[in-house]
Amino acid sequence: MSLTKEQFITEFKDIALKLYAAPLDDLSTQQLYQALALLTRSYIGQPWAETKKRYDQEETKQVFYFSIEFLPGRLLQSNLLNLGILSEVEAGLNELGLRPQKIFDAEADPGLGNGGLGRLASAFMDAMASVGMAGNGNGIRYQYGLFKQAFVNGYQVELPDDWMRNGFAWETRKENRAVTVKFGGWVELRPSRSGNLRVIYHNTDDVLAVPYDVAMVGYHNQVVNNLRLWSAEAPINAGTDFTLEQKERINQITQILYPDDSDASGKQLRLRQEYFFTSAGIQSIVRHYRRTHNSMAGFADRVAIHINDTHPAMAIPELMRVLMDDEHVSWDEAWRITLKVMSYTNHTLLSEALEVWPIDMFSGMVPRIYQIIQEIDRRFRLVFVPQFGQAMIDRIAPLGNGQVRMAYLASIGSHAINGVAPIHSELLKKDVLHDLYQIFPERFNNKTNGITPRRWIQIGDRPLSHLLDKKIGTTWRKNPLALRQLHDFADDTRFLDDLNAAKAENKRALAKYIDQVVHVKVDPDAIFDVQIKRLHAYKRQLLHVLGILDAYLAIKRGEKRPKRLHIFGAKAAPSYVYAKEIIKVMNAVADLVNGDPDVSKYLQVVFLPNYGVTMAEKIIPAADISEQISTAGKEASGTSNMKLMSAGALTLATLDGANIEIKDAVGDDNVEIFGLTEEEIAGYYQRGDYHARDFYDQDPRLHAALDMLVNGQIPGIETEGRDIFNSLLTYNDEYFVLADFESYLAANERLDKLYQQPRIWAKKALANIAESGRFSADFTVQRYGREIWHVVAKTPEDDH
Ligand code: DL6
Repeated sequence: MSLTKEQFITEFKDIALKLYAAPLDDLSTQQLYQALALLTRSYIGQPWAETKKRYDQEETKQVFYFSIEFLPGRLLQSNLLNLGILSEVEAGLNELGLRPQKIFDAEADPGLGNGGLGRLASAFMDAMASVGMAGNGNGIRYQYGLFKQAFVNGYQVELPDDWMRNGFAWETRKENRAVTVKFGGWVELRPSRSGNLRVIYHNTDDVLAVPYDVAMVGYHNQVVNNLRLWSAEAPINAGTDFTLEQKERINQITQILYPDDSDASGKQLRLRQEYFFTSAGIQSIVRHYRRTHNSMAGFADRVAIHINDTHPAMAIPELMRVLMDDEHVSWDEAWRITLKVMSYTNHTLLSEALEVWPIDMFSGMVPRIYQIIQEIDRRFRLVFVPQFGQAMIDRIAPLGNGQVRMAYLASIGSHAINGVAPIHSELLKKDVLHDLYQIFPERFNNKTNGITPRRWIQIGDRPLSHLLDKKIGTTWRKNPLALRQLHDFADDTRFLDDLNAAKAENKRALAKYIDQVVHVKVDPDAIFDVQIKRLHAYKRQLLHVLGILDAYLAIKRGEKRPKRLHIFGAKAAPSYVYAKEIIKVMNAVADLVNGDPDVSKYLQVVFLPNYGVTMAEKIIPAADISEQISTAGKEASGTSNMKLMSAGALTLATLDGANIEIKDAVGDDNVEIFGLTEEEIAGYYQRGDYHARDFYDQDPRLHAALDMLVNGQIPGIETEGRDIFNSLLTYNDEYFVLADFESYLAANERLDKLYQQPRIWAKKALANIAESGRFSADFTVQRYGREIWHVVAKTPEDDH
């Protein structure tokens, strides 16, 4: 859209006055934010309605991305950017004497996800709109997002995230689109005169699912898609029949996001959430389709439903239910439609994270869905036991060991199953879903994850963005592959110096932010070494900590080193005791290092509490080193690795997840690889000959660093230090931290040396930025669109 600075100023003053009956200089920052958000929404309304109308008129095939998590980040700046009016608005605010960033910072960050999976879902929403794909999101409107993390005496404490305290400016309540979701009770199947089965529900607990729609604005293309988040309410006519307690029970369904615990079994409420948003989504899709179609025959040509991990896997039996029970489609036809419509992404190789539910709990909560799964299970066994044998089919049927096995259900009921990086997709076939791969090889494929350079570079990294515009023009903003033009300037020393200067500016800004948040004064000239991700043993923050302890000891011995600032951001699941112990140790190490003037000349450590999308926007542009050091074969893909590379950070990595593709993209010289490969680790598993203690006994540096966990040198970690020490030595180091220690240190030493040559460093940074465009989620969703969803992208401009 087009908007001049002057128009904006007039409209902004006008809306603020109407809203608050006061001139701008009387308004609080929050009020200024609300007024600006409302004005921005008013620009979105029309293209949003027109996009919907166009999809309906042209009968566009639509994608529905079902995800129990979405992490959109703040939306004001990105909506303004995508509408094409960010500069005008910022100029207008400046002219009014207001500070744009201060207003943007008044927006709450909707933490409706735990980490990578939720952020990916939101990146896809932004990307689908930006490439002109009819892509809708379907999720939950959690009243409280992921907990707010604080540190008390170095321990993680979890505080409620009341993110909607000031309302959510971007949502529209659609009461007229509410549907009813039925739980519990029992089901009677009665043959009707027409020959169809009539399904009669008795004694169900009904919940009203009310949708709140959020606009997903495409980049400069007038496309606005829909993210539909469902909220649970008591049925409207429930009236006096409902006690307050019952209403409260219903409201609870969408009250809080479950923190990502590896063990979900026994969590009634989580299962209820899963069926709630899945059923609501399916019902509303079918209802919309039926408004304009007489039968369901063509449904699969107009609708693709994607199951983002297994949480929405009940979409499969739910669609079967609606097709058979409500639309009177036969089982065979319903199954044909369902298979064609559904596709599934797996996001984890940790077998303990594959979702299963006790049959008792499941069948009591959703009896009709359970019946349908029983029938899917029966037919699956009938067809495949003769071909593949009882033992194999027992292992992978949807029902087994007294459980409903969601990954198997998702795989059996989807026409496509994908992993999120080549190594992950291969390991799914080889290991986690091997038996299913034997049966359905054609379903398996890879779709490497992607990120949104609009958010991470255009919004998050202004100094770099301006530099890029000056050097290679602005095409990269629409097509990030244009970043490859940077290769032409790899030997342009002026440009390399400019790159370093942009990084230095970002580092100064982050240093200021760190001081504000944790009151540590850091040296902006240090190497900024960043590890930002969930705290999990396999991600090996612990290896990073041991590296810091080794550096601490070396400096204490009098060694001089280039100064490094280690920056961590990580939340641990509240019930994940080991991860929380690591957090305590990390904070204690930070105190030890920062508090020792001999050491802090060369080494500083900060652990920023409450890491999330907004904080990532501040950290990433300032990073020199990106730590991607998971045990090879454990990280499905990772996406912080892609974001950090796009900011020119050098990746220090194991050959895991998407690190491998990053290495292939930038070449061996522009990435620092270390550690055991997945095959080497598999070899240890097979032979059973990994002896962590041997590494401890044989490597004096490792020995000394590990001893620090238990010898009292780090105050306050008696219990945690001992537990971690034991996990590594007594319990034989499940994640091969000790085996990779030596090569990790060697890789770090190479990086230290390299940093002494700023232009060579900058040249490598340039190579990383130049090749980061391929990881844009725009390309990822186009691959999903072509190969899985079979949809074409189109924008209004294409018609002209
Ligand atoms: O695919 C998005 C993201 C990957 O980048 C990470 O490697 C992976 O750990 C994460 N997986 C999850 C698993 N959740 N469950 N179940 O968040 O997905």
